[in-house]
Amino acid sequence: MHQTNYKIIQLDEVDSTNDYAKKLILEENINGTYVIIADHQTRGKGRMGRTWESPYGAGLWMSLVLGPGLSHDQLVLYNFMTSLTVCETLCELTGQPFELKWPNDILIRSRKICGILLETATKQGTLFLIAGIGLNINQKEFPEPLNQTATSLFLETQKTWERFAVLQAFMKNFDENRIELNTEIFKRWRMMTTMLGKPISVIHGTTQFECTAKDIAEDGSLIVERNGKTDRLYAGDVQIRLN
Ligand code: BT5
Repeated sequence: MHQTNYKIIQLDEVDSTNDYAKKLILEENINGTYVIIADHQTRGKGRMGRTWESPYGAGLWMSLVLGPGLSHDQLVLYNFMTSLTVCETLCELTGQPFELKWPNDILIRSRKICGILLETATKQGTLFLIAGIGLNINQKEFPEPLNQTATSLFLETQKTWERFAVLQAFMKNFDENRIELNTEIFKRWRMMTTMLGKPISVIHGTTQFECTAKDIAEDGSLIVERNGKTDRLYAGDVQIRLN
């Protein structure tokens, strides 16, 4: 089996593993794949300036650093492969029907168990990808308002999970998936989502509109149909609500 040699950086507390990764790329001479993992984040980040709750020891708060020298196409493939791999790993470990929501949330029973924040960094003209993964593992409850929308592996399976065992299962699958990283990823991704063909609400800044999710395009955008016209949505711009 192909096994990438990962360098693991384990931290007790950090502001954000993604921000740590960015500094690492810019300040150190790194090569190879890094996994930065923290017990606690004081400023865990979501997309578009949102906050990611990262309580001490309760989840996998981690960033993968991939590169250097990724092409734009590889970036898109890694984006989709990362969320697909988390979703497949959770299904495999628990036998439960976890599913994907574009752009890269993992849900079960309409609740979010994992969010992924993808960022890039450029150093000396070469591109790195930072894939930040927040996976809720052993939380027994969530503060309001997250208690309405979030879940953890513990809440889904009624058992406590060893965080590093979950990490190991994920990394094994990630390693396998990166051997032949091609557009087959989109086919597998589509099979693990139930949102295609369904009505969704799209929140764009202060406006909201209704449309139907049609497909995932190979540039990573979501193809939607609105009033008989097709349109493409980009992950950096919009928030999606499943109706
Ligand atoms: C995401 O953003 O879902 C991406 C989250 C990425 C977090 C990881 S942790 C390691 C790495 N380092 C970082 O600093 N970040 C990454 P978004 O789609 O914007 O979702 C954020 C929203 O999810 C928040 O506004 C809350 O509503 C909700 N949320 C916050 N914390 C949550 C949690 N622990 N579980 C479920 N939902 C949460």
